[in-house]
Amino acid sequence: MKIGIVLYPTFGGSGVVATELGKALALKGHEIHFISYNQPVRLDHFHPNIRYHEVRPFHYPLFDYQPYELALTSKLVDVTRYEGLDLLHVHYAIPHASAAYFAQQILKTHNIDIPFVTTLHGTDITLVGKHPSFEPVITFSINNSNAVTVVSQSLKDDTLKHFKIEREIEVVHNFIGHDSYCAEPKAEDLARKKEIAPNGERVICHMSNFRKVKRVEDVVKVFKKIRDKIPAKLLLAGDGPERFKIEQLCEELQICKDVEMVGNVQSAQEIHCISDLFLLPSETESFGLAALEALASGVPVISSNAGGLPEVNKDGVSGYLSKVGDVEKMAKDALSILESEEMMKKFKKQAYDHSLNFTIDQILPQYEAVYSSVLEKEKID
Ligand code: GMT
Repeated sequence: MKIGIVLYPTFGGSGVVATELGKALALKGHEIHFISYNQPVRLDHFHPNIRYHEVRPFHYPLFDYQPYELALTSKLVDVTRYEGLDLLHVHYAIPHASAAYFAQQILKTHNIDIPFVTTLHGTDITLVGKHPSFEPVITFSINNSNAVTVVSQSLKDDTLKHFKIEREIEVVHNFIGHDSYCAEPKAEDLARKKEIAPNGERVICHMSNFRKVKRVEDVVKVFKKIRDKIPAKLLLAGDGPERFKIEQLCEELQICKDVEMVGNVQSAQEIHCISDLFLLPSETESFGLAALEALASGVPVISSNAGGLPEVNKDGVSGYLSKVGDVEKMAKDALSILESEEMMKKFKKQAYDHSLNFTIDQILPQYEAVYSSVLEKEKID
């Protein structure tokens, strides 16, 4: 199949999922056309089945806001016509689903029928999408997609709760790509760990886009409670609007010397390979890909029980779940793993084993089945 994948190119989970999916589809022989305003961060290797098409919004002084959605729509029309795409798969509803719908209508005037699949990822439903300034467009685009998938049962429930949905929605969980985990720490990983934790301290990590919804301040508070009991270091990977507040909190709690802000990292596994525990105390999380990637590297997860996190992090097995904001319990659970070598070993293995429920080999055929069914329907219609 020739598939156009529309995505955000940044470090966010929806972009990572879309890129890893496209890479895996390309390996299976499909021709993949990524369409975005920048080269996706995880698209770092040449593959003969992969193309990247850049959307360049037109700058004109009259526009206070660049009409990105129109530039994207035109690009979808252009790429579909000239590359002969069979279908479009758009990740994150805003504004990708409505742009795909508009492109589909334009292409009909060129006698081209192209179906599009929308994958809802999280805040396109739970935070931003349900806002009155987007809701009518999101409802329309969901109901008029040729197929809709969501990344967790929890997100499906939220979608049905917040929007007037008149169609089927299929759950296709997020997954770990072929090369997105650290199977065994290598000698250079161990050397890096020694630099971060020279006296054998436990290494705790968190990775996100530092938005409010991630509750990074809870990460710091939990870490402080851990460090009060055992020697430990905290790696904060990522960047975003909350960073300044987090730095201030570290100063207030006088833990700066044990906290490393490592910024955006290309490869999550470089962090996971040297970590003993991953913290994800989010306010809402449709799935929690960051947690799954940690599990896949054998790093147990202490998380909140928001949204789809219980579908990813199995309480008492791959780590522990707590109510949002319960930093006391999160710290207690973390210490119960970190303080004992035996527990550490047990949870590391269980974390890795649990992640095997979400391999690309299980998830890819589910997406392929969705594609085949929309193409089949298109033929019948
Ligand atoms: O919805 C967002 O916050 C953005 C999105 C992204 O692009 O990072 O994240 C969501 O999609 C990920 C991939 O499906 C999920 O793993 C994240 O849980 C989800 N984020 C939230 O629901 C907050």
